[in-house]
Amino acid sequence: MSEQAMTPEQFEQALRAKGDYYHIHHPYHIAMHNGQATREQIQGWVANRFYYQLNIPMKDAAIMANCPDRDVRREWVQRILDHDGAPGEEGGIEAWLRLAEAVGLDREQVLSGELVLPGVRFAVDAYLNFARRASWQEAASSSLTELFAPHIHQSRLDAWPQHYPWIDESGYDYFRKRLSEARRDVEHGLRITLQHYTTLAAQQRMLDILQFKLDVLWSMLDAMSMAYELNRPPYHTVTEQQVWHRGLGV
Ligand code: AHQ
Repeated sequence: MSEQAMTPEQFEQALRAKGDYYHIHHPYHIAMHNGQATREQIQGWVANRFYYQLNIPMKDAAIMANCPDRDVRREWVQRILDHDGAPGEEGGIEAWLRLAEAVGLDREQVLSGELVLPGVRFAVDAYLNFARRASWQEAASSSLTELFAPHIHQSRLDAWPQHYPWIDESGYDYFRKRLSEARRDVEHGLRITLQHYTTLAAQQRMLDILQFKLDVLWSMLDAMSMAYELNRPPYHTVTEQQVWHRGLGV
């Protein structure tokens, strides 16, 4: 097999082909899209995905801490502001808490972390810890699952209001917000990625990194399937009570 590096067009095509493994194809997501999810399954998804959202700004700050390039940092910093909120702006984390209230969750309960499943926590922590120790370029590239994110956000905006009339419409602001933010993030992430990986081995390494991130997203929904579809929440053979470790950090 030729050791010739892929052209940027071939490399981008290989990245986009990874979309086959995106969590839009996970049975849990398909059930939510098709209106087959119960109120508890939607609430469980929102409460667990909050842990992912909460960790994104720390992941992006870890990338910036490792990045010596001022021009990259001054563009990447927008991601932190998108989630934490620029001064005077709500930000994505607050918008996600509004989504939580819109699906009938208690804000303080979501903030307590008591609904976060171990499998979700471990997957998200793996992503954050990867970003802390990887090179800033590899960590930046791992955000490229967002190549497929505008489609998934739009699919929720298209399907959920008709399937789940009990969800307050204000909760959808987060998904609307991400449509343009994700596209802007992808433009920057792709520019870094297509420029940085210039050998076939490096390009294959990056495809493996993207697969790791796809595994993070897929595994989160696997944990939710166990708890909210198969009724096998953590420690279900030991107790009927919820068991979790306090707080949203380790
Ligand atoms: O809401 C999402 C978000 O803010 C981000 C940041 C980005 C990253 O840096 O890894 N990934 C991401 C994603 C968000 N939403 C997910 C969804 O299904 O709603 C998709 C996810 C992604 O595709 O990585």
